[in-house]
Amino acid sequence: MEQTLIILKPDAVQRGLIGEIVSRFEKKGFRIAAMKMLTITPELARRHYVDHLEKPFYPPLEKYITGAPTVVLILEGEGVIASVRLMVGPTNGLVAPPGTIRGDFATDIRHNLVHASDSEAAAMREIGVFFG
Ligand code: 3AN
Repeated sequence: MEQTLIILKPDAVQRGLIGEIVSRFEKKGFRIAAMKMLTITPELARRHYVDHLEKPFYPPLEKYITGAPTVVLILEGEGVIASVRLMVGPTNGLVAPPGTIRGDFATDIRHNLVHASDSEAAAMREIGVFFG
């Protein structure tokens, strides 16, 4: 069964949106295969965001993602990777359409509440980073 790696980022936890976001995934029909709360270390952040290490936004991204607890989960179901990306919406909350998680709750490009794997290869790699 297809799986994807979801991170409810520090802003989602601090704003009390864990239930709202997880509930959307559950109501859609996806299954939670694993879920844990953790504060991401800089080392884990670098492994997770390996493709972004050289980008100018990486240092503030690492500071944000390691700055407070997150909730990390594996969701599974047919077509879950692409479907969850649609539910999450585009990176910038300001232009993410209403009805998407970022469109409904985020106004920022960095503090955008949720990470969701963008491909099968990324999902397998990211699940290994957090649940390997
Ligand atoms: P997405 O999560 O929409 O797939 P990615 O993978 O391109 O976005 O970027 C990873 C994370 O880096 C984003 N979720 C966001 O927190 C942050 N980010 C991406 N682009 C920017 C940017 N231009 N400025 C600041 N932060 C960014």
